Amino acid sequence: MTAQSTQLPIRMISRVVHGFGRGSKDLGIPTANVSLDKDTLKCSIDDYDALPTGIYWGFARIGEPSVDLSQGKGDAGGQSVLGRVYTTAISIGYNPTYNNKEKTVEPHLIAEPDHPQRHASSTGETQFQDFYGKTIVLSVVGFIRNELPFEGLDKLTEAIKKDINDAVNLANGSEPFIIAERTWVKTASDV
Ligand code: ADP
Ligand code: RBF
Ligand code: MG
Repeated sequence: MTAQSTQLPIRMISRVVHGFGRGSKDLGIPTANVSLDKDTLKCSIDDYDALPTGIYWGFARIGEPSVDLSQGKGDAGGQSVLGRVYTTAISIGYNPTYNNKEKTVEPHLIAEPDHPQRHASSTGETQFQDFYGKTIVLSVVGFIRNELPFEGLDKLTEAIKKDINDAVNLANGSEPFIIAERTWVKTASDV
């Protein structure tokens, strides 16, 4: 099932877990896999099976805002990933190029254009330090496209790079619902 726009935004609070380690290694595009464990995940859609597959854009924050604000100020240049709101390109589904058996929710966090990590990955996308085990606050705001099987990793990487570009352009809008989701991600402690 693909999300109808009436189902959006989908709000989640969970933890970052390990996937297959392919995002960075195969594609040069790391994705923070969201724990879908019932005891860990808080989600505005109750039924896990009802989470709609597809490629989306939205906003994400890693870590608690109170802790992270102080860390953000204290580190070198204030560039820590923690506590800040990032635009994100999100995959929800079965990665049909790989034929996964389990559904995953995987946001790629996109740093601001002038951030030193913005082009640090092997394919020129955002690469932060690892943040496994941290809290993730995620709002899935808009639909980009259906997930597709690609012939070869170059084609998949090329498509995801276009999604990242689309996500940045769409998230730059100033419509009230966009501002509302950005604000929710910044401050939320519950869905
Ligand atoms: P996995 O299969 O374990 O999810 P990935 O290769 O997809 O491995 O890498 C994801 C991990 O990389 C995240 O859990 C996070 O700790 C880290 N990471 C670094 N930069 C980013 C980013 N821009 N977006 C998402 N995760 C990132
Ligand atoms: N995987 C696919 O098999 N087909 C896709 O169309 C697809 N689109 C993606 C779009 C974005 C924005 C992201 C972040 C990931 C996408 N993926 C897709 C998932 C990708 O295969 C997965 O992140 C890696 O295999 C690492 O788990
Ligand atoms: Mg991943």
